Amino acid sequence: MLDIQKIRADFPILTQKVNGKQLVYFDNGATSQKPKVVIDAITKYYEEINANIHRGVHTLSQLATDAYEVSRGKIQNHINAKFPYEVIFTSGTTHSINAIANGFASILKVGDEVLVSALEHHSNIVPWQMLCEKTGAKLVVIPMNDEGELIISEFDKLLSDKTKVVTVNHISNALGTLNPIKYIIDKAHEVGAAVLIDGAQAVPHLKPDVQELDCDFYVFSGHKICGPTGVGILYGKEEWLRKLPPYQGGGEMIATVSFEKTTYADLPHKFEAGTPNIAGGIVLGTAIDYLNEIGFENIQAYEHELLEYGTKRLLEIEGLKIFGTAKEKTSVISFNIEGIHPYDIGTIIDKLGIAVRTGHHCAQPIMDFYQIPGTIRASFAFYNTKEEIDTFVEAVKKAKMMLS
Ligand code: 7TS
Repeated sequence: MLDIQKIRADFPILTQKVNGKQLVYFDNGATSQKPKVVIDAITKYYEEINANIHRGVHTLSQLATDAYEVSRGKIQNHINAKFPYEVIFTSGTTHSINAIANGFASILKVGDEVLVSALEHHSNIVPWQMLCEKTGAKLVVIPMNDEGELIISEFDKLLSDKTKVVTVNHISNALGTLNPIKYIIDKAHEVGAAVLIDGAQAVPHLKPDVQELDCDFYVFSGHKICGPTGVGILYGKEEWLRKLPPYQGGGEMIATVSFEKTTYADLPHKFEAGTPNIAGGIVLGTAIDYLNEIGFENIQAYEHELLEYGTKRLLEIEGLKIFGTAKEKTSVISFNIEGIHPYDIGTIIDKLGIAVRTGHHCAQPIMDFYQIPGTIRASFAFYNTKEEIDTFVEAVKKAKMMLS
């Protein structure tokens, strides 16, 4: 069992008052809050070892390089990648997906198909659309049902030898649906397609095992797992990372450069052009250590309790409808109240100190499916409490009264 009060004391921001009220932070789907160990590790890096990496012989550069590579190793262990060089530092999920979609421009041709799910965040739709425009390949959508689950029998039918890439999120940011990715990966491999899993919303809740999943790519952002913004991960199987061309050219990603010809550096540097977010990369390791100390099994069990409690309490409100009622889902509750715009509820409850996201959640196709402009989304983390849910439910009730 988790000692939530002890955990909450690790997060300085949680004691803040917002608009004169105690902050209730339920926008964890957008970004997580940061524990003191992470904030301190950023300061420590800049105070003690700040230097550019992989290039200097001087001591600070060596120390910074070592810390960066130690962090890569921690991430490798965390996701169970086979080799450290299969773990590429990027600026976040969006960067990671763009790097891969761009790489496939040299592989796809007219008539090929990219299968994308109806549940994706825009950052796992638009880069593939751009790729299809460039190559003449076709974007094909795996449909969803009213519960917010992918219709797997349709996925089975859409797969063919034309399918070259399948890209699906592990967990939907707008609805919280946990997708059956192991099944999707295995089926896609039967037709020889590569599979990218967008793990942005999964890594705060579970520990992915990329070898067991056997996915070709797994991507996520540091800022959703208690790390800083501006750093993320692109895991790729060695054979794919060797096959795909680099995304960006520049320093650090080369072996030799002349005006006649440039040869590329080995992995992981081939995909890490330019000076990276060094502090971010190092501190992402600190954030992962912190989460592993709490334990993902504990996190999952507790967040499930919050999900059940929050769902039950919100459904007390007349006219409230939850979008995303999948059998397998994580601690995200997306909802609307009949006759009221989500933005209006969000604005009123912000005055009461409550942070939720309102709108389309960068998943407009999901909103189109339900024919709604957006939802109010409460996304819980392991440092949230049932008391906060009570405060939130009372605030929503109050907003509803004011607006109806
Ligand atoms: N994929 C998913 C599933 C996401 O939830 C997000 C961000 C991204 C990709 C993009 O991540 P980034 O770090 O590169 O921006 N999702 C959200 C959200 O739900 N609210 O704000 C950002």
